[in-house]
Amino acid sequence: MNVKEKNPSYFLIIGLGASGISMAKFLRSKGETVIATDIDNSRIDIAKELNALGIKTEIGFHNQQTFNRAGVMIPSPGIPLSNEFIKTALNLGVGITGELDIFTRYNDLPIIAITGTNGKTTTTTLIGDMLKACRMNPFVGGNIGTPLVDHLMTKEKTDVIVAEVSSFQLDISKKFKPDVAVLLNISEDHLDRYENYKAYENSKWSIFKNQNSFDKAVLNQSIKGFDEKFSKLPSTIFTFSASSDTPMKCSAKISSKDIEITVQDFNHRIKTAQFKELTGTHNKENVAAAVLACLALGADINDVLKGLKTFKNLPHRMEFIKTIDSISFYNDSKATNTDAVIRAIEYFKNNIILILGGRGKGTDFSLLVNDVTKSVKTIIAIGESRTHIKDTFENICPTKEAQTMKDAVQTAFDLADKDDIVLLSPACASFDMYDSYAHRGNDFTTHVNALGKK
Ligand code: UMA
Repeated sequence: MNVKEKNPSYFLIIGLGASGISMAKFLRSKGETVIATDIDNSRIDIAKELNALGIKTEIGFHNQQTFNRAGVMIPSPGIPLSNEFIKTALNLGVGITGELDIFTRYNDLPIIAITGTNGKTTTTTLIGDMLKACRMNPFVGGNIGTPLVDHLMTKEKTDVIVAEVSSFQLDISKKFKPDVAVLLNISEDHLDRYENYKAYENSKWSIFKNQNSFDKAVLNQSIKGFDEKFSKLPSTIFTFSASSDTPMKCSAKISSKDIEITVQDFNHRIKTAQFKELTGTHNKENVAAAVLACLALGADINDVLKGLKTFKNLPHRMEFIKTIDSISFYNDSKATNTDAVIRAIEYFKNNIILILGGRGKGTDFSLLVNDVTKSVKTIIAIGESRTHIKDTFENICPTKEAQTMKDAVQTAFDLADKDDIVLLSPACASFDMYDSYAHRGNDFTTHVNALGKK
């Protein structure tokens, strides 16, 4: 939608988290009339800051009339479109848009956009590091934490945008058109937000929907439905795969020892032993996708690999914390869906004491049954989903409930034997107990560091 064409009376920013605050400030800086609303009373301080910029705010409540009279609503990505205020206004013909389309309207730099259920942040960060090693100056933002419109408000000289993009952001985008779009993988997640899994899959594939033959699509060939979907894309296709042959002209074939990159007539083998920080097959996929995305943008492979060599694993992703009495503790708090937990279990293979739980997202925990049966000694269930977890697993694996992270860590330590792995890999969102997955991971780490010897 062309927001100017609608000549909105005002933009209504819904939600004043990171995304809404930036959007309100940006649109106001463009001279637009902006109203911002958040149901949370604690947003009052940020509201005062926005008021000083000439933005009217409604804090601690939502007012249906304010929604109905808006020209265009801009909901924060965390707010579902099934929200009653939004639904009612949509039915009255009020427009809706999001960060991706507003950004598209003002941005004139090339964009590499990355989506997928898992690995988005690692791949986005890797691409940023690789492009820096190519002496480029990327802006790295989006779902990773720094809203894209922040870039439009800085004076920093940038030559490329590297955008982590979520399905929530894609859902309300009509115009977003990345020059290079990366789809890493799709597995069950956010089923509390989508009608069904198909709707979630479609949301992820929509990252390619505005691409044309000048654009590049970097795709995991192992994604279910790949053959049917990719043949319809107009873009130049770059594929990577750890499980099937990649007959494409531009591809990355992943084996246990190396990643073989082929781009037209050019061929290069990357020895995986050189990136010790990035463990497991899923990280090799992330590396393959990042390398292909940079090559698709025209980068030189030798420079790209310099960026890879200096990459450090990000916190909260299979992050080693410490070993006490030969028991090793790992923080994988970023594993907020079952597929991410399966990857972690498969990496450690056995002797795992698994801390699982938090706020479910329509999560089907039975997807973990095979891996738990093979590799997990005990499950410690935490958070809102702990009863659901106990019901799912108690007949196949000893399952204990813990009220707090402190209890969970202590119980895991008490039960662990020499050479066991205590793994926080929750398969759930953190918001029942914490502000974010990082807050949860930090709490786990604090309690691990507070443990004495047995
Ligand atoms: N709110 C309302 N009304 C409601 C519900 C919520 O006003 O009915 C308010 C809340 O009180 C709160 C605000 O909305 O103040 C929260 O909005 P938000 O959840 O969109 O949070 P932001 O801080 O704006 O963060 C969002 C992304 N969050 C989500 O998609 C859930 C962040 O991704 C992103 O980094 C940030 O914008 C900047 O772009 C986080 C995430 O969890 C990391 N993403 C999901 C994921 O990766 O799986 C998709």
